[in-house]
Amino acid sequence: MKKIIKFLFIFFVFGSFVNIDASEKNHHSNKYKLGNIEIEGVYTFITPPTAKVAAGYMKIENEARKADTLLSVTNVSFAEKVEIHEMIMENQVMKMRPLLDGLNIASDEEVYLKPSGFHIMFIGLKEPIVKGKMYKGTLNFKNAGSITVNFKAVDRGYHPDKDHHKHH
Ligand SMILES: [Cu+2]
Repeated sequence: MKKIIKFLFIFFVFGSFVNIDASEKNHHSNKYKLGNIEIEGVYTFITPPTAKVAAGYMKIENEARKADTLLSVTNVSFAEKVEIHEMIMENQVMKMRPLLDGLNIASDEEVYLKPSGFHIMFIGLKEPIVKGKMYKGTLNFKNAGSITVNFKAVDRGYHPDKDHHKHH
């Protein structure tokens, strides 16, 4: 009897590890590679029906020997206009400002687009951002070229922490 309980216990623990692993794989499936550029954890927050703007976030890693620049995000059907924004302090107030020359990603560096930092600004939403839905956009890099990614709609407060601290 004791042996059976022990077996069940091991099975239970092992079983939950398998589950964790599976959800991590799902999480990592929202990952893209374009030459030496790696993009992962692409998401946007859900919005109330009346919202006019939304922001997109991701991690961009540049494994190339030279810097690259995210010049624009195009091909977005759910917003009228898309800009790349940075956050700056002005008179002790956080403000966002468009990066007119794009977002620089130095060689061998990771840049995080995240709340209170760099972000993709979707202006003039044509539809609300709904949980679980994917929202398409094409990222255009100066050197690496273009790639279409899916912004996954998640609840406010979501943090892609697993992506942020993992190196592979
Ligand atoms: Cu903004």
